Amino acid sequence: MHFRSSDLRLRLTGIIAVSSLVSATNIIGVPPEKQHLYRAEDGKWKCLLDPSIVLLESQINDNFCDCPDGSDEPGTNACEYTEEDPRYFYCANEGYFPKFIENYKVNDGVCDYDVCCDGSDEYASGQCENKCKEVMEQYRKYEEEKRNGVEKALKVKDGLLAQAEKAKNALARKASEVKKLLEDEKRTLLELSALIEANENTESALPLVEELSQYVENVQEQFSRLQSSDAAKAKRIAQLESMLAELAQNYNPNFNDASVKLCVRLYGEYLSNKPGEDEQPNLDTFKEKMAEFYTKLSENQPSDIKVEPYINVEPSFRNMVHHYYGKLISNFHGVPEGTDKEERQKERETERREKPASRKNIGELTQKLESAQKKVNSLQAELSIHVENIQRSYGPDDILRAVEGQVTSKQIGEYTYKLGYLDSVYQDNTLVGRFSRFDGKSLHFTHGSKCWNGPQRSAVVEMVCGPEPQLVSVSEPEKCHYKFILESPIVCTAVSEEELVSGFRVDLSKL
Ligand code: MAN
Repeated sequence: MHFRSSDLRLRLTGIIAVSSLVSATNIIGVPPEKQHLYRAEDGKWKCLLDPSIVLLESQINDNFCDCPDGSDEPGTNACEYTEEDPRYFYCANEGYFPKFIENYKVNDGVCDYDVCCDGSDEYASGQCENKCKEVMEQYRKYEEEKRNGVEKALKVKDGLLAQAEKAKNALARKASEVKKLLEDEKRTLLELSALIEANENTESALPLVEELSQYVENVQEQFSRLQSSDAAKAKRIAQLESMLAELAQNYNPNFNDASVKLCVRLYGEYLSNKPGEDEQPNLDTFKEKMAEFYTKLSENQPSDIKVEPYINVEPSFRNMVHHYYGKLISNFHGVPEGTDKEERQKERETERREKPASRKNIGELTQKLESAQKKVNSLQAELSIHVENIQRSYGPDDILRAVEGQVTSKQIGEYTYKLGYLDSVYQDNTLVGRFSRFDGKSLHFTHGSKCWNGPQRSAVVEMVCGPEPQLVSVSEPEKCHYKFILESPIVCTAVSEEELVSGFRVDLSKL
């Protein structure tokens, strides 16, 4: 089965001498590393992808397509070139870089110096002299300019990277400061809550203390009364004793009055049986009991009632107990009755005034608590903004942080375009889109203003390496979907020779 090229641009059948195309060492159109595939054995050669088809060595490059894969015609355009099945011819381009040209351009009468600077694509006519030296000169110039440009742009990029790192570090510092403030404020909040609770407990403990106070006052009164009646009795006894002493000392024993004698005798017995001062009942036992009672009360007070020294919350439970205990004890140290009563009255009034003061403190504490809560909320909001920002994608090495907030604008055609890197794109005053993402090469903007009878505007800003940010072009591939080319150092990378060669365009006019 034979395959014939449909490309009729060149008909060389009669021109090409078969013997010149086939050589044991060099098959035209084949790169050196593939030459070995064309070595014939006993004058026979097999199609590369279909070895069942065996050809004569002379059928290679005979300008007749014998192999279905076209491998027998690397140096002609006999086998058809299609997008799905492309075929290439190798140009050695000595002194420049080897390249491949589509086979339909081989021997078509045109010197394709942009690919084959050695003119080998027109080997049949030999009409294209070798221009590789000139092309190489052009390339070297281009290479130097390009490398210098990229080097300069990379320096700018380094600056941007340093700026981005600085911005991120500053943000991280800010976030940790806010975090610390937040923790402190949360602690204050907890302390205030605990204080308020303790105050409330103290207040709830007050009725019990009041009850105790009333009881103690009652006991005090009873004791006072007892003391007074004791004193009156003692006075009367002393009177009687002095009367009897008088009688015992001055009666006339010669009168033989039996009643007087009995009275004097019994008085003598009374004196000898009279208890000494020491044996008088004293109140110390009672005081000791009260002290014990006080200690127990102090120990058993609710554990969460704590009064911080710097906050004036009075009376505390402890203070109240201490106060009443002190008052009770002082009563047993002989404070005159009148004074004591007046003082007690005064103290009671003071106590009444103190209670609303405690409530006032709770009010103040609650206000402090509310303001601490507000601070916590706002610090929390601030912290989440910083954290969200730190976690946000700013491209490789966070480089977009360096251009955040910057705008690049240019008049192109009838409109002025304004590009805010992480913000928005405007066409005059029309919103083209808001920043949505960065894919490492292009910035994407979406949800712009709606087109009349069309979609919402959007844009893709493709970045190419350049030392300065500069809008190069804008197009509208689809209605209201814009494509920008932006030169920027952001996407610059060191260029390889391969990239330089593929990016180089020969200036044919200078050859
Ligand atoms: C304006 C501009 C154009 C756009 C049309 C759509 O003229 O925004 O870019 O194509 O509106 O109506």
